[in-house]
Amino acid sequence: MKTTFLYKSDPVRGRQWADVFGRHRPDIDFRIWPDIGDPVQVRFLAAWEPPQDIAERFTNLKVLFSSGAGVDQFDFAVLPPTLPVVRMVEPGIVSGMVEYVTHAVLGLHRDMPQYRRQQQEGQWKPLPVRPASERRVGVLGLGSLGQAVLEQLVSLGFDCAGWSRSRHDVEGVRCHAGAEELPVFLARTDILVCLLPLTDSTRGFLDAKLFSMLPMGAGLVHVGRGPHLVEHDFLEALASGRISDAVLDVTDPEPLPPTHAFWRHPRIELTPHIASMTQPLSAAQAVLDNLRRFEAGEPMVGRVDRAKGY
Ligand code: NDP
Ligand code: OXD
Repeated sequence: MKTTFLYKSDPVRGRQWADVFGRHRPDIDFRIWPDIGDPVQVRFLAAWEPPQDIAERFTNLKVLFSSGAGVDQFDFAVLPPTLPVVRMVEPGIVSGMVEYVTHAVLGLHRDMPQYRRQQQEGQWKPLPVRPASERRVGVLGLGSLGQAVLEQLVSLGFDCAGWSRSRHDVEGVRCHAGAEELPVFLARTDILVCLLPLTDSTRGFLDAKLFSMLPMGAGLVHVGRGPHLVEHDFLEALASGRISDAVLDVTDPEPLPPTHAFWRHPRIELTPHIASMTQPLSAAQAVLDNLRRFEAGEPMVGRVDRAKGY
């Protein structure tokens, strides 16, 4: 009897996963939701949103893979408590995020939002050009994405810092850790990038208190999750000039309703959660590598610490 690997996410990308599995693991019965086959044989599930009855339906499930980098969309309460959960760590997501954040930081650094406003008013008005080395960029979250983004920003000459829960050592980056080092990190940040996961401790993290610790006129690039941002506090920070301009890729809710204030705000640039996307071919390879690790009893890359929520 073959082991079933069930895929429950975008079916077009699923067919690309199926090709990769077919080539490398013909011993596995790869299926795309809703074609689940015999649920008893489903040992591995890759999903963006798993079914609510996952525990009752797939009684032999060994590993749950997220088809994305985040796992905040999972309802941990309905998952069997000892089921290993693995988030997506694959080169395609990383390079997409590096491109997006680099573009956004460069845009803010070179005053592109201000030039767009001037263009609308027919104003030809050069602003001083600051070298990258004089622009202090700070990244919240030093995980697989935060570190890759910083590597690129360091190579462009920006003065970079990062902040995380535990201490990290990243070449060319001033690394800060924990609540007590957050004020120092924020005080030296001209452009703040949020790459935190959404958990109970980071929900509402981008609030008035945090904004008040940034220098006046700071820029914001938000690519984490919509509920990190306290909308009212953010709009106040824009109105007061504490935040000069913001690039938002994530909102709460998604999609953003057509009447929402963010759409037409002159200091907000909005994209529909496209900063980065799982690339099917490299994602399937990454999952195959984790399957091999699982079968060999080795630690899987991206294993979620369920107590921390990421
Ligand atoms: P990781 O799990 O690799 O890294 C998370 C980082 O955040 C770690 O450095 C961690 O600290 C830090 N962190 C978590 N909680 C806290 C906290 N309470 N205080 C301080 N630091 C904290 O995640 P990734 O880098 O892979 O992804 C980050 C997030 O990016 C995803 O969860 C998702 O929300 C978002 N994302 C957005 C996409 C988009 O298209 N907009 C696409 C992909 C991801 P420590 O290192 O100490 O554990
Ligand atoms: C992800 C995302 O988590 O797309 O992969 O946001």
